Amino acid sequence: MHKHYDINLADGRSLALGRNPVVMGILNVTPDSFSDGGAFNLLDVAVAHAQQMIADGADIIDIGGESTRPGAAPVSTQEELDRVIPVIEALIAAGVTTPLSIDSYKPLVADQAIQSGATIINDVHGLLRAPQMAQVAALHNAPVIAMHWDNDRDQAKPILSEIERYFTRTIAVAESAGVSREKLILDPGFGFGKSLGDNYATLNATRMLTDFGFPLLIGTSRKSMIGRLLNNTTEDRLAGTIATNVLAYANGAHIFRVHDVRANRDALRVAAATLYGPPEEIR
Ligand code: 7PJ
Repeated sequence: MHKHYDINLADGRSLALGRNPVVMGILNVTPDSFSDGGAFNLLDVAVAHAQQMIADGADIIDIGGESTRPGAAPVSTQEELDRVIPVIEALIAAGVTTPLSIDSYKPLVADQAIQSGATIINDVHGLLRAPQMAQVAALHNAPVIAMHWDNDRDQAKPILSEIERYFTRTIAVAESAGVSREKLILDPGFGFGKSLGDNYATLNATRMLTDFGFPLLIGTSRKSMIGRLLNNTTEDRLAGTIATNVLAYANGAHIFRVHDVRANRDALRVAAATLYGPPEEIR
């Protein structure tokens, strides 16, 4: 059912991707992502949130300092660094061993983040925005989550063939910079330059996407593809999020990027027990 991959992280450790679903907890380090009662600063809140997600069972923490939501203001490289680097340093200083990914398309931010202890690059521009991104990945031997995001694509063409064409470019850029195919994790980029129909057609094509021969990450958590369907607000999208993740998992996806770690992990564990049987110890 699930293809197995062992991904080598930037620190030399290995991450197993296969039948056991891997949950990535989202850590947004942006001023709008917390309400400050006055007692805590952004750094303390972010570190506490990461620790909570780890306690809830997160296998990876994805740290982002720039909102890529439609309409969000762009953030300077320095501002992004000032947000994410202290968080990474604080998590490492606190003894956190859960792999950290850096959600940035800026090569300088990725480079500094890895030097501070992050071990995975998460690039929403699939290595195609900045040529230096693939070089940073090669320099640090870092795996790359390459997400599909192409606002300029031909809307008349089927979304699946567009995604595959884009990833062909991603793979070529990676290989020419010295990033081997074994370092790539693909992500179809739910909500990025896609219609509601595109998003669901993409989700329904998860099996085809895994047949591409790379581990697959799914990022639907609380997104408008759920909200527009259910007519609800972000806080009410957990059930819809779980439905997308369980379906994608059953169709071979490996990593699930979520806000609500415990609930998604529980659902994915039950799905895994259904496909592969309960864990050996309690069988
Ligand atoms: C994604 C992401 C995603 C990956 C964001 C949000 C928007 N990185 N960063 N995949 N989405 N790899 O979380 O709503 O879907 S930011």
